[in-house]
Amino acid sequence: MENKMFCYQCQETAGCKGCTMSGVCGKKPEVAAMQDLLIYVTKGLSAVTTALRKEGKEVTRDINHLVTLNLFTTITNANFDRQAVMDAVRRTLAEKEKLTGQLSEEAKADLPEAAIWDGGDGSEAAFDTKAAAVGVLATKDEDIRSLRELITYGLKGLAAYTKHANALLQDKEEIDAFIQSALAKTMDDSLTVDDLVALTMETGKYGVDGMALLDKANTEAYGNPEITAVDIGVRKNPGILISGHDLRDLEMLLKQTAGTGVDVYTHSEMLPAHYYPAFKKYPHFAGNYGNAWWKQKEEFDKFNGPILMTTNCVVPPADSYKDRLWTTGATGFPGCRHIDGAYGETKDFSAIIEQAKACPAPTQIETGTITGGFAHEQVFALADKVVEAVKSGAIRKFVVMAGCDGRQKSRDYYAEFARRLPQDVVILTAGCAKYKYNKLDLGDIGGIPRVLDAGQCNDSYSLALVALKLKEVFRLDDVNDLPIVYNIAWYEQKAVIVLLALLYLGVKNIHLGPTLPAFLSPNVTNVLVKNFGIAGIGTVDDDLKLFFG
Ligand code: SF4
Ligand code: SF3
Repeated sequence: MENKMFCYQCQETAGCKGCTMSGVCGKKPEVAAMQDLLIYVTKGLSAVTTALRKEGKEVTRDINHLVTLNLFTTITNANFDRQAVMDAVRRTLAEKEKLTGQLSEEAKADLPEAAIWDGGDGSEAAFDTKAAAVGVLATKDEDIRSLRELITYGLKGLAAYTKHANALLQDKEEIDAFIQSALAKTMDDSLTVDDLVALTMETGKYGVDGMALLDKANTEAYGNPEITAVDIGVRKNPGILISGHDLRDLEMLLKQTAGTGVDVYTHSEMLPAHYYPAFKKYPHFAGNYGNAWWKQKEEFDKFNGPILMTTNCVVPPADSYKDRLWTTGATGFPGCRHIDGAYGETKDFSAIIEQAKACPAPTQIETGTITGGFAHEQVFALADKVVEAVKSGAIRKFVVMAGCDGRQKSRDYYAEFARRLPQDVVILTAGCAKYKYNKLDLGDIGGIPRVLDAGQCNDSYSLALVALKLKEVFRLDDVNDLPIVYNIAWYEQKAVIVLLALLYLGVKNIHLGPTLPAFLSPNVTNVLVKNFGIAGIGTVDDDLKLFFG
């Protein structure tokens, strides 16, 4: 049977090979085609901007933001709206044409095909024809394709983090310039496997920079996360549920809901917002509702009020709540209302608030609290206690279990692994992977909880800072000599940039599960195994033995 699409960018890709008829995530072939085309024209635009920079010409912030928005739009579970993606293609073509006019004739002659393609006659049919020729499989060599995609997915994750920092008015031109030059290089046929491996590592370096920029943006705007117990029950007022990673959207929503009688609850990756001091002052910031993204169908139905998706992960909604699901930023779903808002603008959430007022309060699905807030400054404040516990042997090891959660049954491994960890092992986590074990009562070691949640997936940066701090305190030369092991769960492309960032920082022997990425060819996997000791996961029994003896 002929492929209708080809996508293998996430962990849940069909048969661990590729989605060819329709996405396991719900992405339809016609949306996949437009996303392929959006990546293609964004790479074309990036070739133009990279050439402009080489000629000493300026590339505006708006263009940088367009590139990151486009990449973010194609992340798993962000945007299912073909029309919105097509509009992005048109916008990108128009900007590219303007910028190409500023290039010298010499530079123009060197542009790749993606930079020259002008949209044909501009019709939808012309877009579809082109899309069919420029997808992932257009690169024939399996290893080159694997590395090009690894880099592209890392850049998508990096773009998402950059975008959040941008929303807080923080920009770093070097990061944008790198994203664009790396995108252009993924179309350069003169680059060898070795060149692309080097570019992969460089992507990891910028991954660290991107996460640092976002950390700076978040903490300067909202303070440093602190230990916080978050309520997971419900109150009596109607509520709005906010999901995704964008803290600026949350801030605007909290301000606009103040005094309206509507409470605000976080969902999935928005949970760590409760750890920031700046949000604690809102009495109607009620708590966290539900679990990781993949349970949303069941949980959104019960929430009863509107849900605002600020970023991935969106699951195609059930009819029972589709009219209550709103998107903003890079997210979109056909038939769901979208709230616009440009850089620096205040978004208008009044329509969502009005809808909430007419809804019943959420149905309670859980009670109790979960504790988190162990980002770098909070852990540094506890450093003496932690170091003492390591020296005395009360803490034998740390295990980093950061990353993503997902719907596959094989991920039960992580809950069981956490439950059966030796009592003197502490989990360091970030991202939505924590929902596999953050409601288990794993206790504490001398007052240090056995699950230390730093925050969102981007707060894996905090975990890296903690590791570097411990290396300094214990006067070690190598981060790999620390009593820290890595058992990371991945799903979408933000996890790819987190992984590349850790590799860049020199972390070895990372275990990645529940399956290794389908986009890693056997040869590229070998490079990662040989140079970094990357491995998959085994059974819980085997892995417990492997990690802890
Ligand atoms: Fe398949 Fe994942 Fe791509 Fe969706 S994002 S189409 S599930 S590989
Ligand atoms: Fe989760 Fe989608 Fe990756 Fe930010 S919300 S970690 S999967």
